[in-house]
Amino acid sequence: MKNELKELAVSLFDIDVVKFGSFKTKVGLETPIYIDFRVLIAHRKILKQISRALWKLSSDPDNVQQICGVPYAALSMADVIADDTEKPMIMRRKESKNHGTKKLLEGVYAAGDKCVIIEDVVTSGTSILEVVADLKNEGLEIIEALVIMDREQGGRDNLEKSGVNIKSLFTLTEMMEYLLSADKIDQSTYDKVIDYLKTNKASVKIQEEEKKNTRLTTDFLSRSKLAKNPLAKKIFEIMNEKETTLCLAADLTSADEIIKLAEIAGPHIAVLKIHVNIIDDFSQIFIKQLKSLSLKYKFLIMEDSKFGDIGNTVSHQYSKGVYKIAEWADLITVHPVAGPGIIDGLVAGLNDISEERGIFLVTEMSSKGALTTGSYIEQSLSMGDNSKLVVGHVCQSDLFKNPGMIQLTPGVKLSKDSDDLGQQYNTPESVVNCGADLAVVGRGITQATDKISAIIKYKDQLWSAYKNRLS
Ligand code: 5BU
Repeated sequence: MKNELKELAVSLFDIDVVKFGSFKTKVGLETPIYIDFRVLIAHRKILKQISRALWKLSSDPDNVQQICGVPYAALSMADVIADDTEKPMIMRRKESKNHGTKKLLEGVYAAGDKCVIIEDVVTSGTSILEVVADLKNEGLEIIEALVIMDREQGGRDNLEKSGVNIKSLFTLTEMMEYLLSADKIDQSTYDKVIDYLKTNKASVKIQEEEKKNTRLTTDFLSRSKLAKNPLAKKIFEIMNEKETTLCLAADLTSADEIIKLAEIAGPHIAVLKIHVNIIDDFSQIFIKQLKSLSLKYKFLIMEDSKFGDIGNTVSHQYSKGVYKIAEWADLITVHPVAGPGIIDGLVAGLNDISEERGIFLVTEMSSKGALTTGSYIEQSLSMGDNSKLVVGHVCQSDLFKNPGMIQLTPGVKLSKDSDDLGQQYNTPESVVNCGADLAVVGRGITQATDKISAIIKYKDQLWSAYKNRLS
């Protein structure tokens, strides 16, 4: 194999796949080596040799059911492999089509199919991880990623940390050694590239450290001291003391049923969330009962109204009307869609309230096709940074770092699932790993036949995932 690889390295050099000089990378950094496997489409013999050598790395070729090529350069290699092995090929688009089926994956496949990813170069590993996420979303099982060149810039580690096995034909250092020993490059070119690799590795390490979100590895008690909003502080204290991150979505339409559920769930939850306008028999008596349970069992009450109007209107919606939400809801949810004026309106709605209050901004929704993307998310995060009333964000991933703020994540069930109306579920462990501090569970509990067992199961799984996340 070594001789074959050396010959291949020389062929790649001869057809200008590997070039030396001074080049600028996509992000504007200087690099002494440039690798472009796209030229291989013009060199069929070498394309076949490379593809076949790559396939020899496969650890379980007979059990592979799908060959997935990553556009563009690796598509032709995946094609050769699929042709040779007569296995079907799938392709993950760079962008989803904005017409027709909006599919990201092209090909014929079924959930459970075992798949190998073919890629030309791995640098940080993010492109492969994106492909892995999309394949997994469709239920495919990833055996491994086969890669021609590992640039030794953190990609292998990142993939392995995410549970993706990777095999490469060459590392950049190996390629340099082959070319040096074949007299294709001189010692000074070799040294330049090796030096470049060393400094690059160091800067990748620094960038990785900077990217780490320490919010996820700091415990609730320490974070309670960093919270600007007194209610955020209280949520941290409750979670720490009761050892629970469970926010129960008591989405029931009878006041009595909610009270019954709160009575059994009370000792195990940090927050009880309701939608007041779905209750058939709402009354101030119900609020009194709920308040007394919240004091008895030490949980907070959240009204999930998702306020979303101009400041003047929300100030009335918050404090007036039948519900007088500001008088009893410790926490509410708010769509930032109207801009910062909505928060000013809510603050105005609290004029006659002396107790502490907090709001969660709905920065990202759990439902399929939600419009909460891109700059909407960015602007919502910045609205949160600028208001003391905001205790945190409702979102699906660790979008922010401020350890004094709380991530509330809905869409949680014991198995990854969805309902018929767009709701998408993830497991307790996966939402916690995606940054959830408080996790919202509704039907996973309200529709369970044995509710108390379900409550304890969610509470325990969430808590142990939080403990694991700390370490
Ligand atoms: P479920 O039964 O676990 O699907 O209930 C989830 C609850 O969280 C329900 O009350 C929703 O209104 C709420 N929710 C959500 O599911 N997704 C979101 O993005 C937001 C709130 Br915001």
